[in-house]
Order: sequence, then C-alpha cells, then structure tokens
Amino acid sequence: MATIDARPFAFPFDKRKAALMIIDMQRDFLEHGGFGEALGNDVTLLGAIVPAVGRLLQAWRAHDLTIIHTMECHRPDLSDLPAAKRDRGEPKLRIGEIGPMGRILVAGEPGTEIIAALSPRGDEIVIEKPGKGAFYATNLSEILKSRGITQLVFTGVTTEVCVQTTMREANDRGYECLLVEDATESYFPNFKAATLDMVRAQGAIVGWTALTNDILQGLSHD
Ligand code: C5J
Repeated sequence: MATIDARPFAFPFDKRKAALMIIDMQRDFLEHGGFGEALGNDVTLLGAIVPAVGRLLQAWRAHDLTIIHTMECHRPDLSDLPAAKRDRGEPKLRIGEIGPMGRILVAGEPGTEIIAALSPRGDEIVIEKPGKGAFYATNLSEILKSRGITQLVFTGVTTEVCVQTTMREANDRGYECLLVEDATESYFPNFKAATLDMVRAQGAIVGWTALTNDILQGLSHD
C-alpha cells in the first residue's frame, strides 16, 4: 500500500478504495450574485483552489477511480428547507429567492450548478444535499458501500462548514478522511487554518491533511 506524506503522520493510501470528494464547488458559492455574496462574503477568495481541485479531478479520472461531487441545494418547492435555515441571519437574498443566477440554492437553477471548470462528467456521482453534511438526507452511505470505498479525500468549499461537517460525519461512520490543504478554501482564512488544525489534532482525531502534490504522488504508486 502507498503512503502519502500527511499530517499528523503518513496516510496509508489504498487508491482503489479512495473516493475523491469535491464539496459544493458551485456558482452560488464562488461567483458574484450567488448565496456566498448575498451573505456578505468576498467570493473571489475561493477561486484560488480551482486549479488544485482540477488537477485531482483529472488524476482520479485518469485512474478511473470514484469521484463524488456534492451540491448544497433544495427542491424547487423548498419542502426540504427548514425554516431555521431559511430565516437565519440577514442575507441580501434568502435561499429560494430569485437572484442574478436564478433562485438561490435551488436544484436546477444556473447558480446552483457546479462551476464550469469542474463540471461533472456523465459517469460521475453528484449528490444533491439539503444540509451542510453530505451524509444527511442523501444516499451517499449506500453509494460508498456498494463501491467498497473506505477512504475519502476531501476538497471543496467551505472548509469549516460543508467540508468539515461532511468529514466529521464520515469519520464517525468509519471512513479514513484526508483533507487536501491547498484544495479547500474558506471566506475566512483563520477559519480554514483552525479547521486544518482541529482535524489533525490529537492524533488525527477527525483525519489527516496533505498537499495536492503529495496525493498525486501517492496516486502514481500501485
Ligand atoms: C455554506 C458550504 N458555507 N458549502 N455552505 O453555507 O460550505
């Protein structure tokens, strides 16, 4: 088995059992006029990771390994949107309202789509999730079990919200989780740094962290 140079210690990597998780790389979080901006964030910060996520995506495709894209979104009738989530805070646009890219975080709307640079191929799994975590109210567990996946390599946005929530859900379900330091981003650099520290503290209590180049190197071994 290959090992990946990771923190707090080497990650034992079995690529045939490792899925690439690309969390919520959606226009609503990365582009102007979407949910991220409606919440008052500088969305341009998130674009920095697109090349790294793209390199991992191409590598997983080249090795014909499992790729899971997730999208935070709700049904058009909003029946899966709790009032507590809809009404929280004072965003310029709430979930379900109409913005420049269509209805905010509603399935099928232009703003809800994954950004063009990382667009899923037809054979890749796309999980539409109403929560921050990708296991809540989805069939992700069944998909991973049916493919014999035991390791998850995490990329995407935002580090401390949907990425961390999904990673913690996965850790509790027995998956070995590796968070890619330069392929995840937050609107708040200090929150990203704190999340990386929290994940790998206390002997990898939630999982490991590593850099894209080291993961690509691990992928090149049989
Ligand atoms: C947020 C996400 N931040 N994908 N969603 O609301 O992290």
